[in-house]
Parts: sequence; structure tokens; C-alpha cells
Amino acid sequence: MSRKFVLAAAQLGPIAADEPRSSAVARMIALMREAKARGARVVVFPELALTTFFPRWYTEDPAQIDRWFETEMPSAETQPLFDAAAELGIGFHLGYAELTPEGRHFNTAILVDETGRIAGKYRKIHLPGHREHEPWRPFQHLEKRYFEKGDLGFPVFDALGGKVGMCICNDRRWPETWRVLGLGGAELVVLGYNTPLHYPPAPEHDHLQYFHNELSVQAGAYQNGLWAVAVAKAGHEEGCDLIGGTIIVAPTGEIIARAATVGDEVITATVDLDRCAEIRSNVFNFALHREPEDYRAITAPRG
Ligand code: CDV
Repeated sequence: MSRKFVLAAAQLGPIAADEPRSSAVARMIALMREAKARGARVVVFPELALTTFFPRWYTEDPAQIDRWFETEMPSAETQPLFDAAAELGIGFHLGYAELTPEGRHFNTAILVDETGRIAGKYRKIHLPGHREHEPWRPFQHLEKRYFEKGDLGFPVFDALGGKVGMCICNDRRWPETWRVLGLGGAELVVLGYNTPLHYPPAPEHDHLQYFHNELSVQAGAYQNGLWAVAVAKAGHEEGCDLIGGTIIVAPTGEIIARAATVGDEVITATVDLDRCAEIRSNVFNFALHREPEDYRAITAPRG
């Protein structure tokens, strides 16, 4: 199987609170068709792509929260996405809120291959934000309240003719995420994000939100010699501005495709997984140059 293919990132514009799943799915199918027309083998959708970014609202009512979660995948509402992918012969990555049969809540992403099979699943580990209502904020960020920390580690899957790793949004800011995926052999990391333009705890950094996105993804790609695609849910959503800035990054750390809008938009790039060796056989040859006995502090207690 060829290790060179066209990769598509499908940025989504805002999703209103009252927009039904069927509408979000229809938007994604339109983007998927565009990606396929541009020759893509896989299309990457953002974090929590089926609904508005609901952690911005506080509630103590479990029913109010559970309505944002998927209890099965595919479901009747998401099956058309799987059907379109199988019809087109294209893989996809989808972020969604997962409610398990045991009643556990996760911020989850799946990777679906060209045959419609779920080839990989990841549950977000670095949950940002807070647990309790903080009235001083213009909007909440309650991921720590509504989700459990992921329990699947940072997995790497056989897909797309190579090794594919997954992480979600805030995970991309942590070098540990990338290094664990790199050590797992990832040649491509796929991720989605919902990043508000305004960060209430440190508003003096608001003008750096796009820069910090690119800095994190470019560093993760370069320092581990892998391809990376980071896909936004963007635009003015329920009174909150989310950054765009969807990017595809080469193992050299270079951005080779970038979205130009904060709406629904497909970007594509040709990805050659064999190019990981340019970095992994040289400056970041792990077997030759890593010194793990001096890195123990990284896995010592948090803080
Ligand atoms: N969805 C996220 O994880 N958002 C965070 C914000 C809160 C900083 C992010 O890292 O983009």
C-alpha cells in the first residue's frame, strides 16, 4: 500500500446550540465530498464536531449534559457520515462526546478507515478548564466537570499504510503527548480543537492564540519527525469566538497548508509517510540520541 496520499482537513464553522446532529453531519458530508474530489484518502474533522462546544455552560442537571453525548457510534444520526465515507472510499476522523453503557463520559475521537471500519479510538487526557461554576468568566470551560480523563493512553494505530496517533485539542500543547506518540511510532498525528480566542485566566495572551496553536503543532511534528494535522471548530459560536487556523504540518515542522477562514473549509496536502525518516533517522533518531535516564522528572508526580 502506498505511503503517499492526499490528506484533507475539514474545518467546521460554528455549530449553534439548536443545530441538530443531522445538520452538522450534512455539513461534514459536503466537506467530505469536496475532500474526495480533491483526491483525499482521509478527511479529518474537529473535536466535538457534532454539537456546539457545550462545556461553555454550567449545569447541575445530568440530563441537560447527557443530551450532548453519543451513546453509540455510529448512531442513526451519524450513520450517513459512515455511509458516505464507504460510498466514496474515504477515511475520516471525528471528535464527539461519548457516553458509555456504564455511564462514563469522555471527550473522544475515532479514526474510520476507507471501508467504514473504526480503526482507532482515543479519549482526551489533558482536560482543560475547571469543575465548578466561575461566574467571573464571560463563558465557562467545564471540561473537567463533564468529562473523565481518557483511559486509553496515547494509542498508535495501523492505518493509511502507516502508524497513526491521535490526541485532542489541549493535548497538543503538551510535549509529553507528542513524545509518547512519537515513541509509539506515530508517523501522522490527527487532532481536532475548539480554542476560544479569549482565554479568561490570561487575557493578555489572547493575541497569541493562533501563534500558540502553530507553535505547539509545529514543535510536536518536528521534534518527533511526524506529520500532523490540527483541525479547528471555528468562528462565532453562541457568543464565543473560536480560532480557525487549521493546519497540516510536515515532519520538518513546516506548515504546508493552512485554512484562510473561520468557516467550513477544506484544506489538503500530499503526505508522504516515508518523509518521517528525514528527521527520525537524523537529528531525532531516538535510539541513537535519547537519554531517558535523565528524563525521570517528567514522569514524577505532577506539578
Ligand atoms: N477544547 C480545548 O481543549 N480548549 C483548550 C483551551 C481551553 C485552552 C485548548 O487547549 O485549546
